[in-house]
Amino acid sequence: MFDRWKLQNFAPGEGLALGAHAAQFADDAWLPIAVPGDVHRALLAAGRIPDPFYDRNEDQVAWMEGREWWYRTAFDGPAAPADGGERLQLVFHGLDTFATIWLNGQELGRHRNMFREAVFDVTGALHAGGPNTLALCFDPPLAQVDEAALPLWAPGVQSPPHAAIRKAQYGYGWDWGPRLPTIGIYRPVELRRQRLAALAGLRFATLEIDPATGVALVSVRLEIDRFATGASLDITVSLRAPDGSIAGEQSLALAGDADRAAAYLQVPRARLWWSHGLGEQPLYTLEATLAAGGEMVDRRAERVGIRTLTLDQSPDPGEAGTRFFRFVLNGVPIFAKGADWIPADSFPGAIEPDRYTMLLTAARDANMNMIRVWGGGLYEHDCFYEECDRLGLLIWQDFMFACASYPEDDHFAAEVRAEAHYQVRRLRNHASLALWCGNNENQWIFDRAFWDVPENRVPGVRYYDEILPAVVAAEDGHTPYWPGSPFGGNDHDSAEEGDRHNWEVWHGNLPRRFGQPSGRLNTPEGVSYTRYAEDLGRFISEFGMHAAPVLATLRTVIPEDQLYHHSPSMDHHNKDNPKNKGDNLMQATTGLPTTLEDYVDLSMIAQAEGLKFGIEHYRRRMPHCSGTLIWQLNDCWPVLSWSVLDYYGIGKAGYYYLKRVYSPVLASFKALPDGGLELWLTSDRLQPIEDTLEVLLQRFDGEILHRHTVETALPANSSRPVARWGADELQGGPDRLVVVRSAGDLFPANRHFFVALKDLRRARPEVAIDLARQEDGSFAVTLRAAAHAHFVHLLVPGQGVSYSDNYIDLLPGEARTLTVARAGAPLTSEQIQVRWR
Ligand code: BMA
Repeated sequence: MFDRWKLQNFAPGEGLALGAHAAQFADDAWLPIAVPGDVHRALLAAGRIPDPFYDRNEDQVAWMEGREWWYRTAFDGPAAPADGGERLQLVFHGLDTFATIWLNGQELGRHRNMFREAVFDVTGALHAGGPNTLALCFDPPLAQVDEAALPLWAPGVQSPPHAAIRKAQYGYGWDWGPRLPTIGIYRPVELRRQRLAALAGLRFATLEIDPATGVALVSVRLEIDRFATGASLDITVSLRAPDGSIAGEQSLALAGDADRAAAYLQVPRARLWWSHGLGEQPLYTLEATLAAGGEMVDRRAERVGIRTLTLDQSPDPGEAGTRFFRFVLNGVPIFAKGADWIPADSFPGAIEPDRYTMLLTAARDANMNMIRVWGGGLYEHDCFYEECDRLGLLIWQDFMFACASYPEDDHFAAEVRAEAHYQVRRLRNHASLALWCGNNENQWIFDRAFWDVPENRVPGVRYYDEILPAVVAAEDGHTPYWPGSPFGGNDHDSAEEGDRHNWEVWHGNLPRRFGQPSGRLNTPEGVSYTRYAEDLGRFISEFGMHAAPVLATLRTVIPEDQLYHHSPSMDHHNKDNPKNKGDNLMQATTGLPTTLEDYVDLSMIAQAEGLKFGIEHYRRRMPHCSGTLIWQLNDCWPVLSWSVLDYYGIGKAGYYYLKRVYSPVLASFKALPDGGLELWLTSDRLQPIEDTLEVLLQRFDGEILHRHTVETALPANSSRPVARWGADELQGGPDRLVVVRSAGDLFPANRHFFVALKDLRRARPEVAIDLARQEDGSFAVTLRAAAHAHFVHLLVPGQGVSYSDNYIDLLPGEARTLTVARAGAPLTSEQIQVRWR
C-alpha cells in the first residue's frame, strides 16, 4: 500500500511554509526513496552524495544533519470504509527520529523516539476507496536538544547531546564508527484494520520441565484491547510441535468486563530448545485466536522454544568471596561463548535479512552460543532475533544507553518507559532471549570520572535501577535483568561479581577499586594481551583488540595513494585514539610492520593470538568464569577495528582462531611461572569424554624432541589440567613448539610457542600446494610443508566465500586440506591465492 515514497530536504521550517504537508503538493521533482530505508542510501543511489564510507567523504555529508527531510506518498485507501465496530490504525514501526506526520493535510501527531512504534487512529481521517496522501517531516535531531540541560558525564564535561535523543547513539560517531546519524522511515509502515477487539499482548513462558517425565508446563498470557465491545469473547490457544502436531491447546471464555486471560498447557515429550553446541533448536508455533459472537476478529502466531533459563549468582564455593555469573539453561550451567554485536551497517534501515543470516550463521559456525546486542546501537530488526532462535544463539540484550549520562526529566523518562514496554513486549517470547541489561558502561565510566565523589550517582541510573527492571518484571517476568555492563562488585568492573569488560588489554586500563583514581598505560606492556592471564573475572562481556580487514576490503574505501599504514585515510578509518595502540600491541607480539601487506598480516596475528590467549585462559577457569563475549563480532562500515568479521562478512584470522578456541572441547597449554607447562582439557559437552592426547615437542625444522601420550577422562561440562611438565622435562626455546592432538578427534589440534612470535627462530618454509576442483565447484586445497608454516591462509577475492578453515599452522611434515567455495560466481584455480609466513 505504501510503496511509492518520495523525498526532499529543506532548511528547517521551510517545508511547512511551502505547504509540503498539504494533500496536494507538487512533489514530481522529489527523489524516490525505499521504505524501509533511510535518507543517506536514497541520496547515494541517486548520485546526490559521494559514498560516505570512501576515503574522508564522511565530512562531505555532514550538511545532512542540519536539514529537515520530508517524505511523501500517495496511496489508495481501503475499498470499504470502516463500519461501526472497526478501527483503522496507521502504524509506523520505526521513525528516525523527530517526525511530524500529516494525513491528507491534517496533522496526525508527532513522534520523538526511534525505538518504539508510532500508532495513529485514522478511522475517520482515511478516505476509503480514494486517494490519500501521507507527509512526514523529520526535524534536525540535535536542534531539538536543550544543550544547557545536559547532565554531567565527567567533572566539567557535559554528556554528549545525542544522549538526550532516543536514537541510535553510534550514529554520532564511535571508536569504530563514522558520524553518519541516520534519518528516515527505517522500519515498515502498516495500515491495521481491526474489528471489535484485538489481541494486544501474547506472552509465552516455560514454567517448568519435569526431567523424569519430559513434561513441560508452559504459560500463555493474553491481553485484549476491547476497543468496541463489552460482550464476552472466546479465545483459543494452541501450541504446535515442530512436526506440526498439536502439543497442547485450550479454549477460554472471557467475560464482558475482562481483558486478560491465561492458559497453562502441559506439553508431553517436550522437545527442549538448546543453545548451539548443547542440543537442537526445535521451535514450536504458538497461535492465539480471538472471536466475538462466533466471528474470528484477531489471530496471532509466534515461534517459541520450550526452555528454562536463569542467571546463577550464588556464591562460588571454589573461589571464596566471589559469586558466579552464569546462565543456566534447562538446568545446566553453561559457558557463554560469543561476541558483542554492533549494528551491521551505519544505515541499518537498508540491511537485508540475508546479511543477518550470513553474519549470525558465521557466529554459529564459530561455535558461538551467545550474542550481546550492545547498547549504543539499536534494538535489532525482527529477523535478527528469529535467526538467533533458529541458530541457537542466546541473546544478551542491552537497553539502548551507552557511554553517557542520560537526562532524567519527566518527558525523557516517559519516553524511556514507553520504549521499554514496547521492546520488552516485542522481544519477550524469543527462545534466544537470555538477559535484559540496563546499559553499556554508564555506571562504570561515570564512577571512574567521579571516583573521588562518594556514592556518585550517574544521571540515568533511575532507568537502570528502577524503571527498566520494573518494566521487565511486569511485561516479561521470566528473563533475568542486569543493571549494566559491566556491573557488580567493588568497581563496577570487578572480578569478584557480575560481568566485566577487560580493557586492560588494548586500552591499557589499570585495575582499581571504588574510591581510587583510574589510569591507563598505553605502552607495549600496558596493552599486551598477556595481561588477560591476570583477569580472574566471572564473565567477560567485552575484550578484544584491533586487526585490519583483508586488503581487498581496505581497497574498497582507501584511495590507492593512501594505501599505507597510518596514511591520513587509513587513520580516518581507525576511529580509536590515540592511533598507536595497535602498534604497541604488535610491538610486543609480532614486531612492527614495514609494508601494508605486513600490517594486515601482523595486526591480524596479534588479534588472533590475543583472542586465543584470552579465551584459553577464561575457559580453563570455568565454572569460576562462565562466559566470554569478544568485542566485537562485526562492523558497520569498512574500518580498522576490533571486529573478527569485516563489513562484508569476511573473516579475519581471529575469526578462524575463535572457531577453534570456542570448539566444544578445547585442549590448551598454560605456561607456568617456573618455566613448566600444563596441558588443560575443557569441555562444554553434557557427557563425560575420554581421549588419548598426543603431545609433541618439535623443532620448527621438524625434528621431534619429545613425544608423550596422555590417556585422559574428563567429566561433563568441566575443565582441568590433564598433564604437567617441569621446565627440565619439556624444555622450551625459541626454535620449537609444542603441539597437542586428539586421537579421537575430539578437539582441533593446538600449539604453544615458548616466546613471543617476534622472537621465534624459524625460517619461512616452502609449502607444496595441490588444488583439486570438486564436483560442486568448490576447491580442495592440500597443503604440505617439511618445516613449520605459520599463518597459512587462502585468499579468494569477493564476498560469499567460505573456507572450511583458514589461517592455520601447518606442522612439519603435515598435510592439511582446506576447502573453499564461493556462493554464486564459480571459482577458478587462478583466483585462489595461498599465503603463509
Ligand atoms: C567499550 C564498548 C564500546 C567500545 C569498545 C571499544 O567501551 O562498550 O563502547 O567501542 O569498548 O573501545
